Amino acid sequence: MLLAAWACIGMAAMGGCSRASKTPDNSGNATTSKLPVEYALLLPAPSVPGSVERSHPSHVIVDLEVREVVRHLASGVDYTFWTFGGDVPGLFIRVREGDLVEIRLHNHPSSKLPHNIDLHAVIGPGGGAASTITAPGHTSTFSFTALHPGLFVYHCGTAPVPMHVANGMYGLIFVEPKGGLPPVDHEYYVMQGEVYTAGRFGEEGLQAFDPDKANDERPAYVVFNGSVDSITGDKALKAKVGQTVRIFFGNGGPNLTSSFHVIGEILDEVLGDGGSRVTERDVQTISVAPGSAAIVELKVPVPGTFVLVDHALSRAFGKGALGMLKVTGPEDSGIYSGKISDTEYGGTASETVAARSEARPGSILPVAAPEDIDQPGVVPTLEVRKERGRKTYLMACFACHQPDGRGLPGIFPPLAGSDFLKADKARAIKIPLMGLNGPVVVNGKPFNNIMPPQAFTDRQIADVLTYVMNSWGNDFGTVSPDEVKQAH
Ligand code: HEC
Ligand SMILES: [Cu+2]
Repeated sequence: MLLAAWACIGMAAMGGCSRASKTPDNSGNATTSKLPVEYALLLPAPSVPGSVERSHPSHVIVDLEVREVVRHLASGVDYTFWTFGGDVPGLFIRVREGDLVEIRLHNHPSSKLPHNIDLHAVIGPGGGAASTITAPGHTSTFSFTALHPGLFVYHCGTAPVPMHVANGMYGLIFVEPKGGLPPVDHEYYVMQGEVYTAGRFGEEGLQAFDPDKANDERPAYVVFNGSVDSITGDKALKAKVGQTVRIFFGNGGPNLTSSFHVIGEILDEVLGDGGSRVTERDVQTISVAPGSAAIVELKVPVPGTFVLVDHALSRAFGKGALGMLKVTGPEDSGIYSGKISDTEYGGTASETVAARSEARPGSILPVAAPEDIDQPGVVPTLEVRKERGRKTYLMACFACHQPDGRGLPGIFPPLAGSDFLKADKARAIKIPLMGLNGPVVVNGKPFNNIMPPQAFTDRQIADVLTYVMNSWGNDFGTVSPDEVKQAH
């Protein structure tokens, strides 16, 4: 406070102390701009201060207090964090492009160490670090003009820098572009960082910093917003179906690049690397370097819990880099059906896929090959008819009755060796034509399911039945196109 008093005396001669008395921590920074003065609203994650609702630059005063505090890191685990504003990440700062930003860095008297601040939004030595090295119980002030819009990381730049950053000294400053960003329903602040505890992940008690692990870039924890459970459960980010969500995502590091991903979502727009314009659309995972940030926007059309992760997944599921976005509202089964069924599986899917591609190489819709069309006056042999029938079988029937004709127990009856098929040819012809439902017994086993009618020509039905009745050991006779015609 001694410095401030001196400055006040010095400035009194210039009429500068009247404002200082209104702003008790004014340390005498000579920001004599003509701009309207206002104080920045600073908020802890996951909150974000509202957009800057003005069309002119202002002189914005940012009062940021450094505190060294013991905070919760994980269940039963505490850690001595060094913070900008008492929170990890540091308080979110939001200004407007062109603003004159006055940073007042107050280092609480209870701190043990000096700290400073490097804001990536600053153009000037150390991003401000050179002007803000601040002993405990002191305040440093400097100002800069926010020349570039975008989302920028700020962090402590006091040696050893990796230690100050790993201990929680990072945050985000958003320099809103002059025109602002399009309105959204929710804005959230999420920032990733590593914690290098002496104990392994989950080891209880107050944990010490491990400089060797930090040097080796082997954090015990990688977390969002300063602890493993900061945005999970009741503290999850929230939205309603149909709403738009903007996440200001930063990576404090100090060492690991984040592969930020929202499980079950696609990012509609990404303003990458902290920039102020859309760099990508329809994105699954973004890379956010330590000391960088990105703005992501997503719409949530269906309800559920969407999990935010670093997709370097050991960090998400073994070190804490996991958060949640809980979306409530009506289901939309057209977009996401939920689980439709759980059926027995005999293990023939890959044969099925192979059979399918054999049946229709390179095309989606089956096209009749020349040999599939009967030439007038030529009676096809049984082999030709079976081959044509096999192709039809592999287009439709196999999906239920399986490529080997053995069906699926309790669901799709077998055609191979079927006493039901063998017993009544007239009835068998009607099944593909009209479909079949209700209880039937095949080889002593009951089935009560639905087979839809199969949309094939009479000749195709004749051939597929002929194939089925003469395959897998079946020897049940043949079916002619005329017989199918009469069955209609
Ligand atoms: C969507 C699944 C499905 C498809 C595709 C399908 N079936 Fe079926 N099929 C069934 C079901 C289910 C039953 C038993 C219906 C019941 O329980 O009443 C059945 C029964 C049968 C039966 C009588 C029971 C038996 O095992 O002998 C025959 C014959 C048959 N299907 C032939 C065919 C032929 C030929 C095709 C292709 C043209 C075909 N099915 C396509 C589901 C299917
Ligand atoms: Cu520091």
